Order: sequence, then C-alpha cells, then structure tokens
Amino acid sequence: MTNTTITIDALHERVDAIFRKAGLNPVQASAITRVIVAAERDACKSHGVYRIEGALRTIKAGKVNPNAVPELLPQDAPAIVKVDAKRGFANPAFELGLPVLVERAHSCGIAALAINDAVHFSALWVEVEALTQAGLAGLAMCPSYATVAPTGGNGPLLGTNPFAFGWPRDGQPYVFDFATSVAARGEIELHRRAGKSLPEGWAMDSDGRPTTDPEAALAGAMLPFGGHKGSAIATMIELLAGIMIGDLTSPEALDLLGTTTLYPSHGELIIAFSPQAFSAGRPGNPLGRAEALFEAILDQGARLPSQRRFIARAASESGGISLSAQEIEQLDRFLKQ
Ligand code: NDP
Ligand code: PYC
Repeated sequence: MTNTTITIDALHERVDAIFRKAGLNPVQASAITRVIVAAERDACKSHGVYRIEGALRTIKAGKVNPNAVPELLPQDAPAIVKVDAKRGFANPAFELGLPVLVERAHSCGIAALAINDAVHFSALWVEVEALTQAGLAGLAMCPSYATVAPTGGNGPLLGTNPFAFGWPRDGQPYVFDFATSVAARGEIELHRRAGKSLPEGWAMDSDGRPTTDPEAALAGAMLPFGGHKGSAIATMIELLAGIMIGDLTSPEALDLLGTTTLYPSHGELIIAFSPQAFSAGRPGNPLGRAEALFEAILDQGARLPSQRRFIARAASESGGISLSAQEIEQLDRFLKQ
C-alpha cells in the first residue's frame, strides 16, 4: 500500500480536530497535538500518531480530565515552580510553567518545574529543546508505570522512565532523550504490530525468562538499559520525579490505573540551568567551550544525539510528513468516531 504525504499544518489540523471531537478542551487538545505532530515530524514514530489511539482510550475510560485547565501554584521558594495539571495531560501544564521556569532560571541561575497530577504519554525532548531556545540547559524526567524489572529482579516494578537533556547552541541544540529501559514500550508495541521479533536483551516473559516475543514481553517485563546503571537511574527518577515532588511512583501509578493499556497519571520534574550564571567568574565562555567539545565528537565520526531528528525535521518541513495508508485510515476513523 502506498504512503500519503501531508503537510505539518494539515496533520496538526487533523489531530487537533480528533482530540476536540473526543471532548478535550482547546488547551488540552492543542498542547497534545503539538507534541504528537512534532514527534511525527521528527520521525519519532513511537510517540507520534501511534499515540493517538492510547490517548483516546484514556479519555474514553475517564482517566483524564478533558476540561482541565492547569494552574500555576503559589511559590514558597523562588527557584521552585509548581504546576497542578488538574488530572489533564502533562503538556499544557508544561506550557503554562515554561515562561516562569525560564524567568526563574535566568534570575536564580537554576530553577525547577514540578508538574503534579498529570496524564503522561509523550516524548520529553520537546521540553528540553524549549529550554535551550531560551539559552538554558535543562533536564527533564518522569516515572511511568511499572513495566521494567530492576536489574537482578524478575518482574515489572520501575517505569520506562524517560530522561532528557538539552544544551543551547546557536543552531540546533544538543539534545538527548531516552527511556531508561532498553527501548521505549512504544517500540515493543510497534514490533508487535509489525509481527517482528524483539532484539535479544530487551525483555523477559512473565516467568522471568528472556524473550524476543513482543506479546510475551508486554505480559512480562522490560529490562533497564545498561544493566545496573540504567536500573539505578530509573530508580533516581522514581525518587526525584515521583516521591520528592509528592507524586506517584511507577508501581503506585500502575496500582491506581490497574492496566498498561491506558496512559498513567504521575508527576514530572524539569530542571533548568543558566550556563552563564554557573560559569560566572570562571575563564572561558561555556557555550564556546561546548562547541569545541561537540566538534571533537564529530571529528571522530560520531554523531550528536538529535542529529537524525533534525534531518527528519528539515525533510518534513520541506516535503511534508509521509504516513502509511494504515495511519491515514486510522486518522479518518478517529475523526468519524
Ligand atoms: P531512542 O533510543 O530512540 O533514542 C535515544 C536518544 O539517543 C535520542 O536522543 C537519539 O537521537 C539518540 N541516539 C540514538 N542513536 C544515536 C547515535 N548513534 N549517536 C548519538 N545519539 C544517538 O529513544 P528511546 O526509544 O529510549 O525513547 C524514545 C522516546 O520515548 C523518548 O523521546 C522518550 O521521552 C519517550 N518516552 C516517554 C515515556 C513517557 O512516560 N512519557 C516513557 C518512555 C519513553 P535521535 O532522535 O537523533 O536518533
Ligand atoms: O514508550 O515507554 C513508553 C511510554 C510509556 C508511557 C509513555 N510512553
């Protein structure tokens, strides 16, 4: 079957219409449309239009507040910005907190945004990239729901807990963003749909035995990346972006939801740093010194994270986004539902 190419704006219009029809208020619909379309534009298929189905299921199941208008909470500490997502999606809560976070990070040198009570399903690079556009470095992280076994363990406990970092540059920023599991859960589901086996070392079945069968992996547990190192980073995310900000850990999020077929509710932590403030009084411009490091990496023939994404973005901006016949059929069906 042939693919269809559509413009970024046309995809945005369609996805936004789907979410409004599903009952989301404009603030929710437009914010989640922006991240889904950005993921599809940048060829991040595991968090693009594939995510619409799950978001619609979560709305239909009453697990997200379709009318939520996130609220900026009164601040006790100048460097801590808090946003209550009001059981809506995390994305409009981030958009609300972003300008305050940026202003605080510039004035204090470092600031953090804690988002609470948010339904989360999206990629985090969008958020750290927004910080880099304001001249800041940033970290973003959140728990998920229990689908990953700790290293040495035998069943789901940690989340796929994504971790993203961004550093500002004149052109495209340095950004990485990955799940702390070997692969995002969306990748397992995409393998299942395509009838493909998983690479070895991604998952265990429900008896704790290694498996390459996506069905068995979805019923069992995924593995952390890098063995005990990824396991510890995922645990740190449970502590900082779950317990520390007074929100749910991945096992608690799964207990509350009772299923992995809907998107979980939990918190998120975003930390912004001003490289200029941290390096004040020290020799050299931090941004210039960073460029020398990036050049040295590239000189070895390595690529920078996000380079693939930026190439995909340029192609989508000039030639549109290519969607499969099945994806187009799904979009049409969702609009009619
Ligand atoms: P990937 O393994 O696809 O990519 C990880 C990062 O590594 C990207 O920044 C990628 O850049 C970079 N990268 C990949 N290959 C290379 C290379 N050879 N050299 C340099 N850099 C490289 O990510 P995951 O599958 O682990 O995660 C996908 C997404 O899932 C993330 O955006 C994450 O936020 C999201 N996620 C969200 C969750 C949630 O609860 N909301 C849970 C888990 C994941 P590039 O893109 O350019 O290839
Ligand atoms: O891809 O692992 C994942 C994921 C879980 C929740 C949202 N994305």
